[in-house]
Amino acid sequence: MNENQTKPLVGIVMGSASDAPTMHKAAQVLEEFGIGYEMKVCSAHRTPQRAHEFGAGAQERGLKVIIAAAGMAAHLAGVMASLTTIPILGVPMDGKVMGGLDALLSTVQMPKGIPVATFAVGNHGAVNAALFAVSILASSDPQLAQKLVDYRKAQTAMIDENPPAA
Ligand code: RP5
Repeated sequence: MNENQTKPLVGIVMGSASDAPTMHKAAQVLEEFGIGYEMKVCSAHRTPQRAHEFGAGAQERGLKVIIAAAGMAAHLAGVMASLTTIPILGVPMDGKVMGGLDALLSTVQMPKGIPVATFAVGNHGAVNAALFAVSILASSDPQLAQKLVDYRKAQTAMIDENPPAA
């Protein structure tokens, strides 16, 4: 969180500092919408105590949604979901193995009872998870809902119907 931010409503956690370049894409989206966030490196395996504290205390700190990013045997989103009932948005990280398919399956294949909403691998997933977090928050914030409509309109306006010349 930087000094200009409002109270954090979204948590962004990632399994390693190596995930940060991807997860900054999610942070940029939240900044664009003026949504405060917390961002931490918090591994399910290497720093389990930190992960536990982050997830277990999330609701009390005022977070409404957590974006959890991890690669390889990606357990972080599932661990977060086990610790809180606020929505968990899982972003599988692109890896050297199978282009991130390992992390995608690890994140998406949650057994029934503890859900994780899972997004695309890598940058696309990071951006969409942040936009989904905006959607969740917008359901109880009409001004934010309008910003989301404006964002979609601006995105549409940027897409030229003519493909570039060969
Ligand atoms: C996961 O292992 C992390 O989320 C990261 O994507 C992956 C590799 O971690 P590093 O070896 O780059 O720290 O836990």
